[in-house]
Amino acid sequence: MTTGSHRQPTMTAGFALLGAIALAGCANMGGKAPVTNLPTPDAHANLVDARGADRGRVDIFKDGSGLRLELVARGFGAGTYAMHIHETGRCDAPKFTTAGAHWNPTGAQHGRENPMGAHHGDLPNLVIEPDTIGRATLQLVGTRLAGEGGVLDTDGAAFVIHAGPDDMRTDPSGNSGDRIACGVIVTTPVD
Ligand SMILES: [Cu+2]
Repeated sequence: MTTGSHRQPTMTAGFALLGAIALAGCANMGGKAPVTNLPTPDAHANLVDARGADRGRVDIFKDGSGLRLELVARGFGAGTYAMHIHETGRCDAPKFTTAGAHWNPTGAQHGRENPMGAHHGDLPNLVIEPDTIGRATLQLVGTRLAGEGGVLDTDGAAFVIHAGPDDMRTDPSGNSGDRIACGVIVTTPVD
């Protein structure tokens, strides 16, 4: 059921939580460049917390349907955390308010369960089980990285994780609490 028409791209909550860890990097032995067959992401965001500590990474790949985001979140306790794409590519600790509001090019309200929603930047909650790191794969169908309607407009974008869960309906941010990790989304240089 849809109310009104909007161009919110469909987002399949392809939301994978893996107990087993497939290493997304490789050891850099002997000072040589790492050897890897893993594809290079088209963009990425290095997540940091209020103290500037490493809290993981989001790799962003263009694919046939839009964008695929691969998240690894480190140092979070078990729990449920909101995550969003925010509208400005700035992450000034400790509050990360400079990341701005959710990425929302259509002027919608927040939340996929809100009849007036949702923001383009609204994402499923990240659920972290005890004694695991947080991993998620997010498929953003119909979403572009750059250009007309793309994530990376002139002031960029940031990936933000919040202290609490997103209720998926309360405008403007789903009652999700403080911003506890943030990463500016940057295109990955091609060598
Ligand atoms: Cu947010």
